[in-house]
Formats: sequence, C-alpha cells, structure tokens
Amino acid sequence: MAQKISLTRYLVEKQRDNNTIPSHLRLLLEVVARACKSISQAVNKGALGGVLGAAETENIQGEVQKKLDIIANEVLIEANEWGGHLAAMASEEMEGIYLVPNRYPQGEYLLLFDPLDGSSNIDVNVSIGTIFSVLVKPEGAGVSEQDFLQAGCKQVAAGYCVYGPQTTLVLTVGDGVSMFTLDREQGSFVLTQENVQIPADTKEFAINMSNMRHWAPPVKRYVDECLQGKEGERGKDFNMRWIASMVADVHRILTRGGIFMYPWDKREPEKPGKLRLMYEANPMSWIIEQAGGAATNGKTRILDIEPSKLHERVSVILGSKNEVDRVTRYHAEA
Ligand code: P6P
Repeated sequence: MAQKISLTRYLVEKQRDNNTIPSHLRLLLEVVARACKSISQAVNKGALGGVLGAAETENIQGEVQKKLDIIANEVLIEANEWGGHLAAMASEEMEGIYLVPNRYPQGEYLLLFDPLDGSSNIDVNVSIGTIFSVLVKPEGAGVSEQDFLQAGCKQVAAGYCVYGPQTTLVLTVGDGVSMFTLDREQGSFVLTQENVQIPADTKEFAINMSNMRHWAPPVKRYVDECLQGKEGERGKDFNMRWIASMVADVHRILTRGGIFMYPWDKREPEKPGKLRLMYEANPMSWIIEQAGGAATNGKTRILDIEPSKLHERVSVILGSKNEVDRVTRYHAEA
C-alpha cells in the first residue's frame, strides 16, 4: 500500500525543494489547515453542537450571519494571530482588517479568508467550505487596508477546505494543485491527489438559472446553446449543477471539469457581481488556472483585476478553459 504523505511532510519537502515554501509560509499553511480541522469538527456537530441557525448580527455585506460564520471566523483569527507569520488578516465577516496584536511578533504575510462560504447551506446539511488567500505585505512600516489591495496574480498561496462527505483541503503555492483528505482517525490531512488537471472541454455548467431574465446577452446566449443540446449550435447535450456553495461547485469542476458562472446581472446593475474578489474569486481563480482552467469576469482575467476596495465584488466565469474562452468571446462579440 502506498505510503501516506501527510500535509506536514508535503510542506516540509516543498520547503526543502529550493525553498518553494519559505518556513513562515509553511507554518501559515499548517496553522490554516489545523483551523479548518476545527471548523470541520464544529460543522459536523450540526444541531448537536447548538451551532446551527442565525446569529443576531449582519456582516459587511448586510447579510445575516450564521452562528457558524462567526465561529469559523474566530477559529481562523485565534489560530493565526500568535504565530509571527502574519501582519494582518481580512475576512468576509469583518468590515476592516484585523491587525496582529502588538503582544505577538508581526510577520510578512497577509491572510484573507471567507471563513464559511455557502453558509445558506449549513442548516440544510449541504457542503460548505473555507476559502483562503495569502499575499505578501508590501515593504514599509505598519499595515493598512491599502496593503491588501493587490491583484490576484500576486498571491503566494491559495486554497479551500470543503466540508462535505469528506473534508478535503485543496492548495496551490504556484506549482500546481494538490488535494488532501482529512483522515479523522489520525487527525491529519493526507495527500490524495497531486497535479490536478481540469479537462479543457465539458458538458456540465453551473449557474443559478432562476436569474436568467436578469443576465447580460452573452451569458444568455451561452446557456441557451447549452440547453439546445445536440440539436443546437453545440452539437452535444449538457448537464447542469448548482449547489449554491462556490467551494462545492469549484471542487466538482476541479474533479471532473465544468464551468461555474456567477455573472453580473441587472438586478443590481451598479454591482459587478455577487461574489467577492479578494477572498473568493482570486483564490479560486488561481487554483483553477493552476489546474489548467481559466477564470475571467467575462472580459478580463480575474487575476489581473486591480482591486480598489477590500470587499469589492466581481462577475465570475471559471472552469474548463475552452468553455470559459467561449463565454469570454461572446462578451467580446456583444
Ligand atoms: P445564490 C454562497 O452564499 C455564495 O457566496 C457562493 O458560495 C455561491 O456560489 C453563491 O453565493 C450562491 O448564490 O444567489 O445562488 O444563492
């Protein structure tokens, strides 16, 4: 039986191989993974842990927070603030950045996260997840929100942990995508897939169809062609999935291909999209690109977008490269 490679061994060997992962980054990733294990435990308790349902608070997006949103956020803050690897953190659940308290050493990295993405699925026992992104703090004294406003191509690590039938951590540090499955008996993440590759073509699309009447014409054109099946322009039938949990939809696409779309729509025309650039679209887009896929906002490569606000939103089209290229081309032709 093949020897089990733990996440710790994987990261140590990456650090040993020409320092692909500097020691402080390795510590950061191990701490985040440990926090994800704690979140997984809390999620798995469900009603037994008294953690379901809404808290009496709203986040910066004006969304009612779930108790587990707050728990997951606190777990990530408490796990990461003491290690000396971070200067500050930013979260979907916090309006401003969180500075590492002065009683702890300050590090060179910035950690951004959506502590529990897809939280509308928590109470109905459908997969949810944690998304994280790591940037390097620019030179200079102190740290401010401005330091976080870096394009996604500047990330040094990105990943997510999906809390589903398995708890799986997916990670890239810029040399491909690896997957680690939580071995609950050992209490550690074990390498279960390396060099993940997304098929360039697919027959499966993911979008919330109830918004169809609000879409821009290029998106409607693409989905209509998928629905026409083999009698139509595409000459093949398509399947549709929508889990309403980006982490779960992206994990399926990494595993068997597909295209995920949460595009701009005319319900709130001033908003570029629903999903957040810094801690949802950027980490997921890097992972998708590292696995041979593509990610645009319909017009621009998501990783090239220069952010102007910490919580800014973006239109997301990502997954199998040939399909994303097609939707992007339809936007250019519109
Ligand atoms: P809708 C979850 O709230 C989320 O941010 C993503 O994880 C998911 O893809 C999307 O929103 C679902 O949105 O409008 O279909 O409920």
